[in-house]
Amino acid sequence: MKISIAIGKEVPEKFPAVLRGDIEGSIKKAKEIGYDAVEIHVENPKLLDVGSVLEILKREKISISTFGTGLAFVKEGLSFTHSDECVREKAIERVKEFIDIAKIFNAKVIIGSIRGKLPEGEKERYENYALECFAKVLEKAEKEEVELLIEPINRYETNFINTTKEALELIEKLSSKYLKIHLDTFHMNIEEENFHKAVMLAGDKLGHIHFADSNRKYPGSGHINFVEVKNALESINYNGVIAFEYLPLPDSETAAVKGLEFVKNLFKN
Ligand code: LER
Ligand code: MN
Repeated sequence: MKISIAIGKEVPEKFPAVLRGDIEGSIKKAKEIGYDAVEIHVENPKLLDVGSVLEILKREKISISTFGTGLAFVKEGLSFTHSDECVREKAIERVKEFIDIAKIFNAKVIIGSIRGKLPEGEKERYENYALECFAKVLEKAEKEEVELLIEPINRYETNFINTTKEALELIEKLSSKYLKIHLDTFHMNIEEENFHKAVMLAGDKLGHIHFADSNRKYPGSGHINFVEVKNALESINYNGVIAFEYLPLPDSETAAVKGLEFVKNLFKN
């Protein structure tokens, strides 16, 4: 199983990127600790120096699994459900830019909080706005052969796609093999009946998974039953990446080291 770690350039304190700051420095650090890949979180792919990132990946023999797009929502308010069409267009353009960069690095693109929220009383209209945005970015994803990942997120962050079932319904509506489900154990712990059922339901549509414990700290520091998660992943023959996306507590390095230790041990048994 390939293990990846979320790294962010300039991220808010409460954002779940484990390693922070200079991207090249975090890639080096991830390799040094023993990770196979990194998941990059930036609000705009233009903030990355493609040449220097390619060079460091080659030198360190590590890859990029995924690009997170959530910071474009958190920092710039871009979303697929914004009331202003111009902002929705900007969100589409931004995701397309992420698709371009993901193609260069043979990575996938996460659609997490950038999908936005649905205003009460007008859910259908805003869901249709989102479906139009999804269709436009999927057209590009199909052309470039880059996979997009829809991540169910817990009810305290959005009211639009909280569960695996809802993500599957969206995938069904959009009918593209370039849209896959991306689970996150932190959100699953809040929204799903249990981990096993959710993973089984996702089945071969599961394209990515985030590991974080119930307290959004490193796996092993809360009360999630990761043995159940591991068994479920093995039952569906999941061969994708496990990406660590959690808070850098008590500090980035300890969180990165302890999470990896716990998960390597989990998959040994
Ligand atoms: C993003 O992957 C995620 O899980 C969100 O909760 C970030 O706010
Ligand atoms: Mn996540």
